[in-house]
Amino acid sequence: MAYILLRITIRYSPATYFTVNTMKFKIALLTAALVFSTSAFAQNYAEVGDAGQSIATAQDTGSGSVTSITGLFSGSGDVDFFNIYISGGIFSATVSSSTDPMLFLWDSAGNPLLFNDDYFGLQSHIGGSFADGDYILGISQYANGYGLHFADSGWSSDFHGTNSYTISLENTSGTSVPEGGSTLALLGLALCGFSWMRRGNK
Ligand SMILES: [Ca+2]
Ligand SMILES: [Ca+2]
Repeated sequence: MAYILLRITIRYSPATYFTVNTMKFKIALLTAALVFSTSAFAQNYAEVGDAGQSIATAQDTGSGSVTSITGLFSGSGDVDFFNIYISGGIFSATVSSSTDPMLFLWDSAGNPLLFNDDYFGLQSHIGGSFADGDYILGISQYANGYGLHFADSGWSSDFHGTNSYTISLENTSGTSVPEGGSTLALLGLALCGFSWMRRGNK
């Protein structure tokens, strides 16, 4: 009944008809934009407290695409481990920081895959092609754990002050919910929005 009354109002008021349909169009566009932004635009994961420095205490990185991680070297010997999911081709991680960082990548069992200290000046960069799956990304300050080594060994108490960092990532997503779950939910909302808009135009 409410729907019929709404349609009557719309039929007898051209200005209202235009306003309602404009609103529907904007909602549909907004929802579609949310879907697009979730899958295509930057999504930062910020370290919560202090990420651990072992396989068991590595920090999960949320859900959906993760295109950067921000964090802090907060005390003596601080090394930060993050659980990430790599998919869809070439992975890379590039760090920008106020210190001399080092980057590591291990498989989910802690076996060494990649290491770099200085790539752009003192800043680090690692990259390569890997099978889809869970990996551990690590960052330390030179020369804490210099070189390739297993994730749960080789750390020292080297410390060069409290320093922040940003790691830019390619083809990486978080690990706490199944890949693409939030994107699919938003895609469903967008389809509902477009369906609603089309119904209103009949
Ligand atoms: Ca930290
Ligand atoms: Ca470095």
